Amino acid sequence: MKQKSTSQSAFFNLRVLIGLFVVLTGVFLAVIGLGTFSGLTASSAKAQQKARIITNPPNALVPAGFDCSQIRALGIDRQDNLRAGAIMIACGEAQGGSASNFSELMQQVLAATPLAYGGTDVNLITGTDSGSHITQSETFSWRNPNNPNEIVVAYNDSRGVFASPINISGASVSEDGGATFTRLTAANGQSPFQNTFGDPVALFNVPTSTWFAIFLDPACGGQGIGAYKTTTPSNPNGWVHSCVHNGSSDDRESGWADNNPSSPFFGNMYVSWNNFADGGSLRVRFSTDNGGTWTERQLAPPSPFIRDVQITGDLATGTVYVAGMNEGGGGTGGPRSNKIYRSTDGGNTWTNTFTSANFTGPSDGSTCTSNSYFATIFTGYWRHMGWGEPAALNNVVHYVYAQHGTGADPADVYYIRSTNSGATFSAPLKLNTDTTSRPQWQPNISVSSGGTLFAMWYDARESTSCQKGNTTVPCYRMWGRKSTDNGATWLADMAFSDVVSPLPGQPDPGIVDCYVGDYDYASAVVADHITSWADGRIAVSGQSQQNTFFDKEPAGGGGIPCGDLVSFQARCKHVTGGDKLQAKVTLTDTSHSGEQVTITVDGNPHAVTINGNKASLSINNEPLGQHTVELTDPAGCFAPVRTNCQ
Ligand SMILES: [Ca+2]
Ligand SMILES: [Ca+2]
Ligand SMILES: [Ca+2]
Repeated sequence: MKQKSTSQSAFFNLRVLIGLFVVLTGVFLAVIGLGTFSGLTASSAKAQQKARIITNPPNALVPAGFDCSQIRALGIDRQDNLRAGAIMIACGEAQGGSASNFSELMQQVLAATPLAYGGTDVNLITGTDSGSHITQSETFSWRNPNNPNEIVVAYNDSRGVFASPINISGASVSEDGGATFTRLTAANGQSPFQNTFGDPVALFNVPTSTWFAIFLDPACGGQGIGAYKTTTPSNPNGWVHSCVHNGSSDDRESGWADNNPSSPFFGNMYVSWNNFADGGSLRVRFSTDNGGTWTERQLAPPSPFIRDVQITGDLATGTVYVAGMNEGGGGTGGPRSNKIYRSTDGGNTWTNTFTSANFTGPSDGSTCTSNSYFATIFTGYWRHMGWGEPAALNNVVHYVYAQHGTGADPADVYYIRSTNSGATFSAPLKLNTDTTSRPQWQPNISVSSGGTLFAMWYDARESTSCQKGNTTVPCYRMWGRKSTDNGATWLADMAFSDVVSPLPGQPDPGIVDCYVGDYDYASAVVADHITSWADGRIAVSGQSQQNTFFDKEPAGGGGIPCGDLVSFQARCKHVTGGDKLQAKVTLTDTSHSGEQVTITVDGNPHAVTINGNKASLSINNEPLGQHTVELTDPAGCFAPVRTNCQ
C-alpha cells in the first residue's frame, strides 16, 4: 500500500485494500479448509473495530462467523451470485424478497402483434412450484448436436435455498427437440445439483457425449466452480460431481464447448469467471481432455474491475472470445465500456482486442435499494448493468448489450459487429425500432453455422407501467430480431414470447430482492436458435412470480452438423464447348436426403439439394482461371477448395 489518496472512487479504495484482501483471503481459504470461520472472526476483529459477525446464519449460503465489515473488502457487493446476495441480506445490507404490495391498476389495452418469431413458449418449471421458494430465472440453453432432440436449460432455482445441503441450481431437459421439458427433480425433492449456489452453465462435450451442468460450488474450495456430468441428462440420478476450479470467491461463470470436428481445438471446453479472492480478476480455465483437467489463465487484473459477461467461440475457426464489461465503478452514472478478449490458440494465450467507447448503462435512475453498486430498472428492482452475449462465425464477431436510451428511456438494446476477429467493431446498431421511451434490456444472441443470427431481449414497449407481482398489469414480452447474412443486415424486430408478462415478483426471503436473473445465454446448435428467459405469466398465491420459459427460432439453412459429412470436393473439368465446374458433398448416410446445403463459388451461393448421401453442383462454361469453392451451409466443416479452369 503505497499511499492514500483523496480520490474516493470505489476502485481506488479497492486498490488500497488489495493488501488487506491478500491477508484476509489467505485466512478465509485456510478457515474454509478447516470447516470453521472462527479464525476469520478473530483475525477480522483485530483488523476492524466495528466487526459485525454472523453467528446464526439463516441458511447454508451464509458462512457462520462471517464478518459483515468485510463485505466491500471481499467484493461481495460487486458479485452477482445468490450467495453474495444472501450474505448482504444476513448483514442487513440488502433485503430478501417478499410478497409485493400493490393496489389494482387499470389493465393495459394491448395492440395485437401481427407477426412473431419463434413457436409456442414452453414453461420449464414442471412439478410443484408453491410457497415462497419459487424463484427461477437466469438461464443457459444448449443442445446435443448428435441428438438434436436433447436440450438442457440450466438456471437458478431457489427451491432448495433452505434445503440441506443447499441447492439453488436447476435444469430442465427436453428429449423431443424442445416441445416439452421436465424439471429435474431427485428423490429428495431437489435438483441433482446438491450443494451448489447457482450461476448456470450447460454444455455438451461431443468427444465423450457428455453433458456438463456447471454452477458455483462450495465443495470446490468454498465457492469455486463445480461441474456435474452425465450422458443421460434426463435421469436426475445420473449426474456425477467434479470440480472445474477450487476457489473461495468465484462469481458469474460462463462456458463454451468447441463441438466442431473441423476445429483445431475440437473438444476443448472453456469456463470464464471473476475471482473475487483477489478482488475480481477476469479468468478462464480450459480443458483439452474433455473436462478431466483444467488449465487457468488471467485475462484482466482485479483493477480496473472487468465483469465476466459471457464466453463464446467461433463455430468455424475455434477462436474463443470473452465479452467483459468495465462497469466504471458501478451505480447508474459509472461509464460502462464493453471489452473483448480473444484466444486463437485454444485458450492458451489471450489478448484484449477491443475496448469500446464509454456509454451510460441502462437504468431508470435507480439502484438496488440496499446496494447502490447495481443499477436497476423498475425502481430498484431488476438489476442490470447492460450485460449481453457474444457470438462468432468465420471471424465475424457479434455482441449485443443494453445501454441507456434517449431522455427518460431507461434502456435500448444495441448490436456491434466485427469482421476482423474482434479487433474493431462497427458503430452500434439499435436493434429495437420502437418509438416508445420504454426499456429494452438484458439481450442475448446466437449465431448458427449457416450464418443466421437471432438476438432476443426483454421489451416493455407494449406497456406504459409495470408493477412487481401484479398479475393484472402486463409489463414486458421477449422480442427478437434475426439476420440471415451473419449480421450484415437485419430483418424486422418482432415479438418472440407469446404473451405480455406481468413484472414477476421475487418473494423468496433467501434470495436478494433486486433480482430477476442476471443473464440468459442462447446458443444455436443444429437447426435452431434456442433461448430461455424469466417470465411472470404464472401466478402463485395470486402474485406474478419468476418461472423460466423456452422457445426457439429456426436457424434456416440445412442445419446439418459437420459430423454428418464425409468429404467436400471441387474440380474444373475440361469438356467440349467449355469448362465445367463440379463440386460434391458426401454425407455419412442418407438421413439428410432432400435437405439443402449451400455451395458458394467465388462468393456466389448455390443451394444444392441432397440426393441420397450426395449433394452435387455442376456449373457449365465456367470462365478460365482460379475459382474458390466453399461449403458455406453448413459452414466451417471444410476448408475452401481452389481449382483452376484452363
Ligand atoms: Ca417459479
Ligand atoms: Ca427503449
Ligand atoms: Ca414464442
